[in-house]
Amino acid sequence: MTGTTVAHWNNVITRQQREQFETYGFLTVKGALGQEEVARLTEAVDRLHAEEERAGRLDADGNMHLLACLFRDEAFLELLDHPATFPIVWGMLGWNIFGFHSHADVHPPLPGPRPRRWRWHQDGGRINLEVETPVTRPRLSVKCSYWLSDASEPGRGNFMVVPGSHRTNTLQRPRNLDDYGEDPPGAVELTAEPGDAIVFDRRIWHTRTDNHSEVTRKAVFVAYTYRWMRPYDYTEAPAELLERLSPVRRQLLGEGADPLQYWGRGDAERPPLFRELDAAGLLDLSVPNQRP
Ligand SMILES: O=C(O)CCC(=O)C(=O)O
Repeated sequence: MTGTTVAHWNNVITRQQREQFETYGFLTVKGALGQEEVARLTEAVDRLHAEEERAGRLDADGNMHLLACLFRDEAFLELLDHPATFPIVWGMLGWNIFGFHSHADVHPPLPGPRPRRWRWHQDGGRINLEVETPVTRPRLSVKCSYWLSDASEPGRGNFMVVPGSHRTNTLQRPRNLDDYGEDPPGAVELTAEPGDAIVFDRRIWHTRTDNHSEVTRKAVFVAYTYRWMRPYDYTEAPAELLERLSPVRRQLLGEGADPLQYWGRGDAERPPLFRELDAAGLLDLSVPNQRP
């Protein structure tokens, strides 16, 4: 069975991490992945990049933005409940969650200067149009990015955010979205070394930046939301995969005892993540989304 669980459940989000996440809308976990994990994941990303290239699915610059990568190589499944990041994910969202979206990205150095295309956004797509939001948009999802290449200096395709912007529903846009000048006030390029993870609230205004370095940028993203939402980039996890996974990983790939369980209703017992966290005494009942 891939992903034994009990050993994972020995740490929770710290008070400092919660405060940082609430205040800035993101946090960096230095050294979330060890060297061997970085090597294994890089091998998987490189293999997929070569496969996509052979299939003619890369863009003209050789970029890859491969959705649902969780199902393309089992190395990525280790990220689903990774001990360095998952306590932050469930600490912020609670236990009624699953991994609804993932991507593996490769961005080789650009051959020269390019017009700056506006890519600033909050995640969630139609959520931001369809969910009535008289005040601040709801959090609803948290995403982890795992850095495999060295982005320890700006200009290497770094992740850029406006810290604290997760509580602001709008961002002023420039007139020319195909070639803009200044980034929004307060924007910063976050740096990351191979193995670092950046965990962020879907509402933070963020963008990928162009890679003007000599280093090919490689990163893997895994996003989580509530089980009463739908997957973003897959319909159902293959049964033959689920049966080889731990109960928690099956939950995190969308398995549920019955539809009512996704809503915390019905006769079905609570899902595996709740049961295991509860058994380990890690749930904080002062946080509403951690209550049964
Ligand atoms: O690739 C990046 O740095 C940004 C990714 C992004 O915009 C997203 O995951 O929503």
